[in-house]
Amino acid sequence: MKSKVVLLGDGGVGKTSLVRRFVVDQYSDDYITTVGTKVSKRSLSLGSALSEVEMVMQIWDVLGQKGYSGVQETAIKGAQGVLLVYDGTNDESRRALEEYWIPAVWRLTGRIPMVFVGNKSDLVADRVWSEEYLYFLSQKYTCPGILTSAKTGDHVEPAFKALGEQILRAAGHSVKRIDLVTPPQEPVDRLIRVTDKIMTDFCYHMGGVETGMPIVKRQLVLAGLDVRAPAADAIHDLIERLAVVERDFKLADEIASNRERRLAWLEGAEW
Ligand code: G3D
Ligand code: MG
Repeated sequence: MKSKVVLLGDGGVGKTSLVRRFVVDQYSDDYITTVGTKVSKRSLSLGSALSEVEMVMQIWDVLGQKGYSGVQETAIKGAQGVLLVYDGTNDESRRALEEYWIPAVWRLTGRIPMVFVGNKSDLVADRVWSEEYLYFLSQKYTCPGILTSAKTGDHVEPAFKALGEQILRAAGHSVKRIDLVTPPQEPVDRLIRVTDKIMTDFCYHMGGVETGMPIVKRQLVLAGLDVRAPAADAIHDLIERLAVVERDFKLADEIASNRERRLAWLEGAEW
């Protein structure tokens, strides 16, 4: 059985570290901001000894920076399960799950299986309170909640496994799409929205995230663009670089119109 799962949660809560721990059993302290999306794979066996199921999990790690809703939506769409990650030492990141991430998932794919993950348990001072809060969340949303540490590896495997089990149990049941009234989102930096728009636009014209995202990521780095605070001249450089890349794939007319459209967004045109 194959499944697509996605990790969601604010930037810095430990999503990338959890994936690295789960997939290659390593931890590194270097902070590498996830740019766009990264897809990894791992198989795990689920179920009981009597009826064992091998699940190949395709794991989508997406940048958690608010404002990259286009990039996040492509990762969320088609997911069968989601790990909702927060930092156990950061209440703000926990509130963001209920205020931002869960509504986003429900709006895009409906009520798919979820697991709450309170990460950085190695830093949590009051473990009892943290466990109680996770219990509250898991009762409220009827899904498991697990305290993990990507650093020590504690409970990382059980967290992914719990999600796999949920997906297995939900398989065959149709997912109800929910039209939610979502709270108004905080205004985000215009240049972040422009960067998000260019990234998703480029991927769309390349035929999808799988082809487009690795290219955009490389060009973002070459343009010196900081996804947390993109500068206008770096975005400009990115647009020119993408136009150069497109020469290998597209006709001159389309390249020119892509470039002009993206430059107009940068100049302030709405889409
Ligand atoms: P993100 O992908 O959700 O943005 P990252 O988060 O995986 O990039 O992690 C952000 C920071 O938190 C990194 O540290 C990382 O090492 C740290 N971190 C992740 N998981 C844990 C954990 O379980 N315990 C502790 N103590 N730290 C963790 P820096 O310091 O580089 O910002
Ligand atoms: Mg990350």
